[in-house]
Amino acid sequence: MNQPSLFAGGTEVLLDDASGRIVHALDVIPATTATDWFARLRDGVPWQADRRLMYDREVDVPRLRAEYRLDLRDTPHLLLEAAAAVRTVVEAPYDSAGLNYYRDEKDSVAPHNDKLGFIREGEPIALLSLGATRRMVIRAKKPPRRVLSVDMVPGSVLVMSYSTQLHYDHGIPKQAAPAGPRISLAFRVRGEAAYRS
Ligand SMILES: O=C(O)CCC(=O)C(=O)O
Repeated sequence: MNQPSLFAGGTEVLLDDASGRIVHALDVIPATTATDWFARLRDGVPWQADRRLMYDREVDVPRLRAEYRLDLRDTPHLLLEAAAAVRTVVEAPYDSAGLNYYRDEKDSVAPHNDKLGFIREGEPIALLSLGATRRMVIRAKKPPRRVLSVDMVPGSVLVMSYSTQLHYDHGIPKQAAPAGPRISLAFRVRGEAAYRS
């Protein structure tokens, strides 16, 4: 694994080259806030258990999900506060928050890139982590398939530039070691692509 690690003010630059930029900022919100937001989201969000087709079978998506727009009158205030915190790391007109709830070590998200048709071109994706730490694996799509791994600690924000979605997949694998619950908030700029079906 070849992982550059440039720390500056609690921000680690994991990647910064022609393929894009990925930064991991620690302690973006205080630990007490991370704990409080985790509990409020866990208990307050109408979590959805989705199913998806895998080959010819329907299977459970191995995590719970919820999706919010940030531009509505009834957008939960906590999400607006969280978006403001994320904007201190990378400024962007985030207008959507996708929430993921990993109940334990068996929950995961398979390697994927964000669907670029649903993100405004050039805008980043920012992931705020709450709850238990889980490891994200970011793998280049093309040989030599460089691999980056990031411990997504609570209160941290991982920002991936738009172009990284063309060159890398990211995922949170299941793990053997027990893990407590984790919630991630994925902030995106959908713009005119918002909720196009
Ligand atoms: O939980 C995470 O940090 C990753 C979530 C993710 O990859 C996604 O929402 O597309």
